[in-house]
Amino acid sequence: MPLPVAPASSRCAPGPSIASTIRETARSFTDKEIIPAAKENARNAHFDTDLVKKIADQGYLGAIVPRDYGGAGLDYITYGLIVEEIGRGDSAMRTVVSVQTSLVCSSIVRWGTEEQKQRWLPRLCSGESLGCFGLTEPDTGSDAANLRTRATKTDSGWSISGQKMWISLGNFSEVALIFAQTDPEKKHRGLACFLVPTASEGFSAQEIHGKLGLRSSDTASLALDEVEVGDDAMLGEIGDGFKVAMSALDNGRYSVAAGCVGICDGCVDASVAYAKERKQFGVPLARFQLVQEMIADMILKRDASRMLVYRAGALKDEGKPNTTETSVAKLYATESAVECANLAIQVHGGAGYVDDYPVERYLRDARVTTLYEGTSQIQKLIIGRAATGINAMLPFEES
Ligand code: COS
Repeated sequence: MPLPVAPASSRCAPGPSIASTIRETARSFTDKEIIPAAKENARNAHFDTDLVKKIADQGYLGAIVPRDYGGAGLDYITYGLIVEEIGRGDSAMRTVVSVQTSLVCSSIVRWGTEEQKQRWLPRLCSGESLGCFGLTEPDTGSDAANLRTRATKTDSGWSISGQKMWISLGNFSEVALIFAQTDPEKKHRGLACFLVPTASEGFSAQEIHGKLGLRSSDTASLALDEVEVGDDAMLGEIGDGFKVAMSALDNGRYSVAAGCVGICDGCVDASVAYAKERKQFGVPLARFQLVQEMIADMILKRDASRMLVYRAGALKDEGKPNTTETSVAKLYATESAVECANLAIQVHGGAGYVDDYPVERYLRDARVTTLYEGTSQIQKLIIGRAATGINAMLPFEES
């Protein structure tokens, strides 16, 4: 059953009973379509485009995009519930939703011209096109203002050259958000963001192999060699690029956090089921206090993560500042997902070390979430700066 669309052109909360129906629908869709495919897709490192199409048909790729542009116009809390369920099933598919919806579509909704919105959003919401987010570079991760990709003004627009790294969906995208420096002297105020069609001459993508987790997610390195785009490809104004990136990450981090609640939830479900079924010393594992302690610890982390995600989502829905609360949710939920997955393997013993059960995949997939969209250390620095008013991220002086 595809998403019901909200009754207004902008985002709105569908009300508790509809939100819970949307969650139940996402849960059964995940159980029926995503979970049965997850193990084989991970084993074969297969990016399942048929499954991506089914996710798109559910309306999940444009859940928070206004209806006028092909989305469902839902609020952030309801969107978070959908992402949590998909994250419980397969973080590789959750990554598709997070990148497409939170990083790409949200940026176009917030910063795009009417023409850019009409051109790209309906295609992205329907899944006809995928989009990717080209911020990170081989030499630039946490220090996002320090990009080497250059955009040079031409008579008819811009010429962009540079490289991007760890780009989810990069091999399958029709459009890439490319962040580039227009004037190095201006530092972060010289950055601009461009909507670059990946079919442009000089644009190439290469698959990255050998990942610990998210094996069925597509990850690329991108190369841009004097890629020409028109002035109308710029998202926002010259110098807005850093703000486009940071506002996108406010959304992306929320989505990652919601997906990690799903991982924690999956760890609880798998561990409870296994602890009741598996016997040692003549009794189910669940009879042992130390096993119950591990399950209780997972439930604590899942529920606390969920509440932090709800808090960030509520602030977003109210249109209030939420960067710090989003970082708190992202930090806690991602670290919790790693800890829950580790505990879930412990409950499963040797059985948890192979892919007959989902818990080894949960651990491998959770591990990247404390790295991408801002490491846990970056989240702590954002939280610490907000609390103290002191910036501990200032560039180091040359000695
Ligand atoms: N939304 C909109 N604008 C924002 C913003 C936000 N959430 N956060 C900051 N800005 C704006 C500020 O208002 C400021 O604007 P002015 O130039 O007009 O003053 C500008 O951006 C710079 O802000 P700030 O000084 O806070 O930026 P910092 O250089 O201190 O940011 C960190 C440093 C580490 C926080 C930033 O570089 C970061 O998040 N790095 C991690 C990047 C990352 O997650 N990479 C992984 C990508 S994987 S997809």
